[in-house]
Amino acid sequence: MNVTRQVLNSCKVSYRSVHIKGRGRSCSSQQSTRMSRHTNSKRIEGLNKNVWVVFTAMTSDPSIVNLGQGKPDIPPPPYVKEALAKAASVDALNQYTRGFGHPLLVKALSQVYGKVCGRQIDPFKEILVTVGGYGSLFSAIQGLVDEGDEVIIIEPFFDCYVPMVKMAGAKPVLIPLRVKSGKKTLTGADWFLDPDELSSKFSSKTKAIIINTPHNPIGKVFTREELQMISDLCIKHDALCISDEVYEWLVYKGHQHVKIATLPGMWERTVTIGSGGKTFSVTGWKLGWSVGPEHLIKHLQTVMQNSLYACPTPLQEAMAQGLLHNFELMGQPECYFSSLAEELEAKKDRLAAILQEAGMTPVVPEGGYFMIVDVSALNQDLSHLVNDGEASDWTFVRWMIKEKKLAAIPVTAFVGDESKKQFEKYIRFCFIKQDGTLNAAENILKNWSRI
Ligand code: IK2
Repeated sequence: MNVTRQVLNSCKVSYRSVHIKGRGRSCSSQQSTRMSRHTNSKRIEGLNKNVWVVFTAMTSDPSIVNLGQGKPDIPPPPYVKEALAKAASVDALNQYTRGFGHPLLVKALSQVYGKVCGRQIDPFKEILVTVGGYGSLFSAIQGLVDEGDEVIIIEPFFDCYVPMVKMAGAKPVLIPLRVKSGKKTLTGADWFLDPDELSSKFSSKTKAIIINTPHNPIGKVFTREELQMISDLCIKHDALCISDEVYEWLVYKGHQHVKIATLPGMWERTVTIGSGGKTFSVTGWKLGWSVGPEHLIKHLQTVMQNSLYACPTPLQEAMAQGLLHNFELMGQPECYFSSLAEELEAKKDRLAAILQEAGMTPVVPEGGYFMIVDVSALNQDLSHLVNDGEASDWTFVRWMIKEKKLAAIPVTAFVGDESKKQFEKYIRFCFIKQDGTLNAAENILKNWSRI
């Protein structure tokens, strides 16, 4: 019996008893009291729409060529899979491990990040292992952001930032990346933060800014100068920085990933977030981490111990093996941290060429594994399909999946209402795909008007 029916049935009984005994609350008020027990908590009000839920359901048909979600279909490095199988064969590694991170993994992370950041990182006090980068974002926001605080978020943003900030009772303050106008071809570098506009977003209520570099979905890699400008504002306003760097290793020729935590005065106010799923192309492992000073990480650890407590032990053991293996190889061509970006460089160029050939205008990324593309030149008239209030990129992508069997993600899923008009001509493709998948996409795009 469904919940509504149960409530209505119990209400019938109460209604009779009200009449017989002539006392008690009326049926409708009793019913609404009971129904109200079944409503959502205020903190999740209005947060039920999720782009991944919608598009995962729409792309379950295997005949669809899926360049939507950031899900590699290239094989992960064999040694991480072997390490996982080996870990699962050890009895002790099938039991709980240390809640804030399996000792071998936090030690491996402290070695890798110690080298990258040029400082000693305490594996037990300055690192937290979480369920994916998502878990780190959640722990950081829950652990550091309060009701009434403001958190600055750059548009487009990875979609969960806004709901997570709202769940913490704080206010997201959005600022869009602006694009240089009048250019024929665009790259990630053509998208920028206006320094005055950014400065105007900081106030006495600003608790933190969330940044993402390399950027999903634009593929921008923030330069040292841009990060310095953000740092200066953080220091001036005593704000924290949550730096989402899940694509930290995926940087293309001519670009360099700079960690904002390494800029002067920033270590003590920054939580840097990484993802094992993105690092080793094993997104299904859902392991991530936060790295930062003890006085911040301890609050994230409090969230972890009172929510999920620990991450799966065999996965952490295997992730540690993968990191240690590559730590030894750092600086050499076979190190996965750099070889994956080399492999993807060619896929990026190929996808840009395919999209251009099909009459679309891609924004060539400097990092990450996504490419946004302006589809307006296709002049696809979908006015008959537009749902009330739906941005046109959502209509376009729904139509493309259904009619062309090609999946992408609408870019307005990553912006607030006020910026929808600026971004609705773009859709996002993912290119961490086997050549066979890219061939299939090319085939669809080449035959666009015939299919
Ligand atoms: N932060 C960013 C910027 C991410 O892109 C992701 C993963 N997103 O992948 C889905 C997509 O955009 O298609 C995360 C955080 C979360 O990382 P994890 O998968 O480790 O939880």
